Amino acid sequence: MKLIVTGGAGFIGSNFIYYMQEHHDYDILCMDALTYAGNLETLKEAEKNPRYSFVKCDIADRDAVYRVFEDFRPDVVVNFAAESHVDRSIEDPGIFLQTNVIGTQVLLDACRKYGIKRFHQVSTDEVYGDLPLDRPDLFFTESTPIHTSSPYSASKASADLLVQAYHRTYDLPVTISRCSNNYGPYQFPEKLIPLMIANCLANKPLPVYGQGLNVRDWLYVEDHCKAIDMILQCGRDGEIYNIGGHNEMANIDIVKLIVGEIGKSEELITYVTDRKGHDLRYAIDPAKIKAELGWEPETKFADGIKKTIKWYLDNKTWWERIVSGEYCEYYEKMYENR
Ligand code: NAD
Ligand code: TDX
Repeated sequence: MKLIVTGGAGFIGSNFIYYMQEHHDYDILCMDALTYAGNLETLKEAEKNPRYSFVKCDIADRDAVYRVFEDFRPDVVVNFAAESHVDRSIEDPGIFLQTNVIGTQVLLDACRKYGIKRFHQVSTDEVYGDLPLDRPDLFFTESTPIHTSSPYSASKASADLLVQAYHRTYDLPVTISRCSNNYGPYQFPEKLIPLMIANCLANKPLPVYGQGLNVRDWLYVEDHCKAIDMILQCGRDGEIYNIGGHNEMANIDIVKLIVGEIGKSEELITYVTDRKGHDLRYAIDPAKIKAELGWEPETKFADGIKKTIKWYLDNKTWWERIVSGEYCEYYEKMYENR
């Protein structure tokens, strides 16, 4: 089996490469443009496997993508490559359309041209918009209408529609998964959990948007990887699978938990101006993937968050290098005067 993992130098893609190396004997090619979010340091253990290779390639560069497909001839393509940070999409939407929409289209065209057994699109629960805070009985199912809020979620939803169109029109074998918020090792410190861990360790203010009451549904990254693997093995062509573990938490509770685990003072918590268009609550109904594929999350949040904090403590060099240079400029721009 020959597998292309796009965006494999990012957070979930790299965890997926490690997961697949552990559970299968595939030829894996990581295709990544190495944007600010991609880091080859993350893959140094994966490189030791002789069946692993890497190519630096922008998924929106048609000629380059076709060359990779021509040489490697993949059976399966899993598309993680994306601009993934909502706040950045609010500042500058253009690159989100270029990578998330055009890039996906180029990959779909390459799959048609060279023939594949499966194209899997890694999507997000954000395509469904948000749920009200006062209706805990409501959840996103696969038939919840698309209703996007941010340029990021609009670009991901557009990509999903293209994937479905290529299935319907050209009979391309595709699947789509829509997962809730992930946490775990190798997550870029612009996202809530690693940002709070890094700031806590540096005794820096912990910027909580609004009142911190927005709710996210957290899943340990390895459980997401396992779900995608199960979809590749047994998922039905043309289907969408929601992935989530019924683990909803308000942002402020996550931040307080991290402060407590690290042993710092809650005085570090600083309430800042809210995100524009901030989605209130995400909550996945995972009944379909559970019933059809038997998937269930294995890591409880209480254990996963401890493992994650320990990972950031044990791997300071990985993230300390990142939270310098370009990241400092980003941080100043995003958080000063807020
Ligand atoms: P990430 O930002 O950590 O990694 C993205 C990777 O894609 C990076 O390695 C980057 O270099 C690469 N990339 C960006 N533009 C590219 C391009 N034009 N060509 C090739 N490579 C490019 O993101 P992540 O958090 O690992 O998310 C991976 C995927 O999962 C995304 O599609 C995201 O929408 C989706 N997702 C993420 C979450 C989450 O909580 N992080 C939840 C649900 C879905
Ligand atoms: O500094 C912060 N302070 C804060 O209060 C940051 C970075 C975030 N937040 C809040 C905003 C959200 O309510 O925390 C929550 C989580 O924020 P992010 O980590 O930016 O994630 P989110 O916007 O929920 O999107 C994530 O989940 C779905 C991923 O980044 C997406 O790629 C994925 O599709």
